[in-house]
Formats: sequence, C-alpha cells, structure tokens
Amino acid sequence: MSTSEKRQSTSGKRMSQSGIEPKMETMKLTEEQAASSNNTPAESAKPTEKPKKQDKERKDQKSTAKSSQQQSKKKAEEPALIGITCSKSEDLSEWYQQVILKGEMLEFTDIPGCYIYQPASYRIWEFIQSFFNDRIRKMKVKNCYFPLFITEANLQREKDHIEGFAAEVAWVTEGGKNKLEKRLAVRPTSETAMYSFYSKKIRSHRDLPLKMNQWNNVVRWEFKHPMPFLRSREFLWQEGHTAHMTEEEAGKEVLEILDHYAAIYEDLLAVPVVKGKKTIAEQFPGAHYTTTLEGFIPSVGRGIQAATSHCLGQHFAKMFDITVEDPNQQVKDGQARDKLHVWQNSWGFTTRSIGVMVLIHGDDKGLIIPPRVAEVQVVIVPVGVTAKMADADKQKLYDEVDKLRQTLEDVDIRVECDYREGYNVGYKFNDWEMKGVPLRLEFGPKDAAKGIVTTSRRDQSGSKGEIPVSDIGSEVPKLLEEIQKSMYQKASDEYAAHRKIVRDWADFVPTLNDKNVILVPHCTTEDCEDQIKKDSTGNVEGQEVDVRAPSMGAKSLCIPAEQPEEIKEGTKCVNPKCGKEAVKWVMFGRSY
Ligand code: 87F
Repeated sequence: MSTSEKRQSTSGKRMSQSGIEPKMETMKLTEEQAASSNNTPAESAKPTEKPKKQDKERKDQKSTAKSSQQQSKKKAEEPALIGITCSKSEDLSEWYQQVILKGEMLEFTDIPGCYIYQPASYRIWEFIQSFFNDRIRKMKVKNCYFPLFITEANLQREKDHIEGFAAEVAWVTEGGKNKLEKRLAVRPTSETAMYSFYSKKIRSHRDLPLKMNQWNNVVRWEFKHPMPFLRSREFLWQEGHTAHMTEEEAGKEVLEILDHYAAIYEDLLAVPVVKGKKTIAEQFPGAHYTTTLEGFIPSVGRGIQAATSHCLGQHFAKMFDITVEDPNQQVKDGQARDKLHVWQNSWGFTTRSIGVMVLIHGDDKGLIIPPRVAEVQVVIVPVGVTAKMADADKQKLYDEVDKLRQTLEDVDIRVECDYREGYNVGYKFNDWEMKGVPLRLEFGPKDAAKGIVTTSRRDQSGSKGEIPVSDIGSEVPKLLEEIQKSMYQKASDEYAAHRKIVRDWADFVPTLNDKNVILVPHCTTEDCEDQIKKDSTGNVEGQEVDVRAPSMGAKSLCIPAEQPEEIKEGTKCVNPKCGKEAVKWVMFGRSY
C-alpha cells in the first residue's frame, strides 16, 4: 500500500467515488441488509417453475437455481428477476454486487467488510496459488506460516512506517473472560513478525538468500467503504519476504516477481496491466523503491493498483539487526569481519485480483470467467427434451451427452452436464451464463442426427457455432484457448485506448473526465503530486461541473516501465504551477 492510499484511508473522510459515488452508499446499506437477511432465504427467489418429477439417477445433481439470488436485494426477491436486473453501464456498483452474489462468488456476512468466498471464487484463488507456487518454487522460495497475532512491542519495532498505518490495526484485548496483559495485533502484514525471526535465522552469508512466502489472511480495519474483493477488512494474499547479500540480487528478484504477477493477471485472468515504479509520494514508506502493476476499470475510467513488489533496501535490516559478516573482506588472524546489513524485498498479491477480473469481463448477463481459471470450463446442456419424449429416447440422449463429457474429461477439460429436470433450457442457459461458464455445448436429438454439437461462447453473446462430435476432443480445447486470448485482447485494446498522452494542463482534467488514465511529462516530486490531486477534482475553477461526473482528484499511478517516448530536454512538468523540469512520463488517473 502506498502513502497516498494510506492518507486517504486514515483521514476518516469518505473518498469521492468518481462517477459511482451515490451507488457506493447503496452498497453499504445493502451489506447491512444482507447481513440481517442472511439466514432467512426468501422463498420467492426460487425459480418460477416448480421442478417436475425428479429423475432418480440424476437427483444428486445440485440444484443450482435457488441460491444467492435469495439474499440482499429487494429486487431479487421477485421471481421474475432472477437474472442480473441492471446494466453494467448504468449502475456499475449495483451491477457488481448482483453479479458476484448471483454468480455465487461471494456472500456478505454480519461483519461489514468481511465476506464469504464461495467455492466459485475460492477456486480461482486456488488456480492463482498453484500458478504462483510453481513459479516461486523455481526461484527457491519456500512457503511457511507465521502466527496471526503480533505483539505490540514487535509491531512497534518499525515505528517509522507503522505510524501511518496505526489507525487500521485491529487488536485482541481479551482472551476468554480475562483481559490480556498485553494486547495483540491481528497481523496487517508480517514484516515485523518475520524480520525478528530473520535476524535470528540469518547468521552468515551462507544463509543468504533467504526466501520465504506465506499464503495467509490479513486484517486492516478500513473505515472507507468496503467493496467486496476490492477493499475488505480481512483479505487473502501471499506475502513474500526475502533477504539478499546484494542490492543487485534483490533488485533482480523484485522485477522477476513483478513479471510473475503480470502473468497471473494477463495469462490467467485475461486482465491487462501496466508495469511500473511508484513515485516517492505513492511508494510504501518502508521501501527503498516500489514496483507496481496498475490495472484499469473501463466502466468508470479508473486505475486500480493490482500488485506491488518492493525493494526494501537495508532499512528493515538496520531496525531488526539482520546482518552477516562480510565474506569478501580481507582480515588478519583474529580480526572480526565487518557486519553487512542484508538487502530485503517484500511482495504481495491479493484477492482483489478476483474483483478486478469480474469488473473487467462481466456483462449484463453476469460473470464471464476466463477459461484458464474457470472451475467449469464447459457446460453441456441437453436440448430438445420434451415431456412427450419416450424414456428410452431421453436415456439415449443422456448417454450420448455423457460420452461427450467423457471425451472432454479425457483431454482434461473441466465439464459439467446439466441434467436438471423441471428447468427449461432458457433458464439453464441464463443460469450458466450468470455463473460465467466460458463455453456452452448444446446437444439434442437434431444435433445427434447431424453428428454435431452446437457451441455458444460466453464472451460472444448470441453467436453460435458447430463442432463435429468426432472432433470435440481437439476442437473444444482450441476454442477455450481462443476465448482466453480474445478476452485478454478485448480488455487490452480497451485499456490501450484509454491511456492517453497529455502534454498540456488544459487537457488534463477533461481527458480524465472522458474515463481515461493519462500519461503526462512530470517532475515526479511529492509536492507537485499533491497540487495535481487538488487541482484535478471535477470542480476546477472555470470548468463546468456535472454532478454525475467524476470529481475525485487524480494521483500518480506509476512511472511506466515502458515510456511512450523520451522526455526531451527542457520539457516542463505538466503542472503549470510546478515549473520544474519533467523527468519521466508518469501515468496519472482517478483510482480505486
Ligand atoms: C496496515 C496496517 C499496518 C500496509 C498496513 O505491500 C501496517 C501496514 O505495513 C503496512 N497496510 N502496509 C504495507 C505493506 C507492505 C508490504 N507487505 C508485504 C506489501 C506486500 C507484502
């Protein structure tokens, strides 16, 4: 987390929500309503059609129809409104909430800011874990676990940086009926817990590099509006902490990790990101420098920090006395070697990524899950099953569907067959679309006669295709890869189209208001950024103010690693009040 994020979250002031402001209020209310209605599912939210006679063989099939629609929103209680009832472009906040609830990704609890990650979202987290574990194992990073609680004394050892975060630390003050003698912090991050251990563990240069990672939960008692996945009081993440002999070695790892994070976003979640470095104003105060991935939510034109990888320098090593003897020093007999402080890194990736994925890909029908992280990649829906159909014919069709399933499972495709009785095909289509399954195969007596299956891509509403039954083992995996690629491409084109180069201050706010992030020549100093934040709110003097238009000030998101062009000598900082020379193209934007 960066300094300015910190400032926003500890100020106690509600941050302006850039165009979706009024809806965030709704989200808060809804969370509370949701909490109170959590155990009383509304009967009326069940499907409009009553299931007919249950098919004995298939009755173990989960009835996925009654579900999260039961909770939270008044509208959802009306039987006719089982699907997503508002459009993404009209009300992003309401849309997001419906999509994650009805898509069974997440549930509210009676604690604001703490959520239930249902299997659908947790499975995505598991895909991320397994992808990242494979990568970091190759770097010889070892997984481990440290306690959830941190003593106050330990937390305070690194006073400088903890001070800014103090307002967000949650404390345990009682155990059973007894008041604790010394309160315990619930970990907000594990630097202090891990580095006291590192100082014991690292005795010699032979103990380096030390590379440890934890998959855990952390708590940050935010007072800003919680938003499922994006900003919650408890969240899941991995935090990697490493110690190295040299700055060079540490620096190399920082970038390697950033590449792995980018691969999670781009190759798994099909979400484009921009790699860069934080400015001093925005970097983690405990860091030597912070590298970052910046995402973009097109519907609101706002940036979102996607992951950070910090080089901590020797700052923590000095606080925690993490030293080794200089192995290269020439010493005379009996002479003690100089102590060298180690170089440290820390890097974190959180469940926020799942929310970013939902916001970017979802549409008015619900979730769209990229195939590589979809628990169900293909759903086969038997079609053309009528009440008049003879049992034997139905059985024959189902047997053929089962063969299709088997063929796909043999090539490692994750498949589900929807044999549910009593739900019409339209209902089933909507249901799986809402859950974001990337590919639907329809198979009925007519398809069987033609020897084909009908395909329907979730990412291309309305367009259908055909695959010969004999080819599904080779064609379906190809089609899934195509879906994965085109989801990324679409999102990437959209991000690229909304990253605008701005050279003149006069274009700064209007370009932001057009739902863009911008690349500007900038001096990279902190004071200038503060000034820009103030001057880039919607209500700039002389500028027309639309009450529905974004009003939040812009902050620097990153100094992109890939600069659009060289900064020519003599180029001034974009901020006319600054007057300094520009040193880099800096990406500014309104952000989450
Ligand atoms: C909230 C309360 C207390 C962020 C906090 O980015 C302390 C902190 O140290 C805190 N919020 N941070 C910064 C976390 C830095 C760093 N830790 C490891 C990461 C990645 C993983």
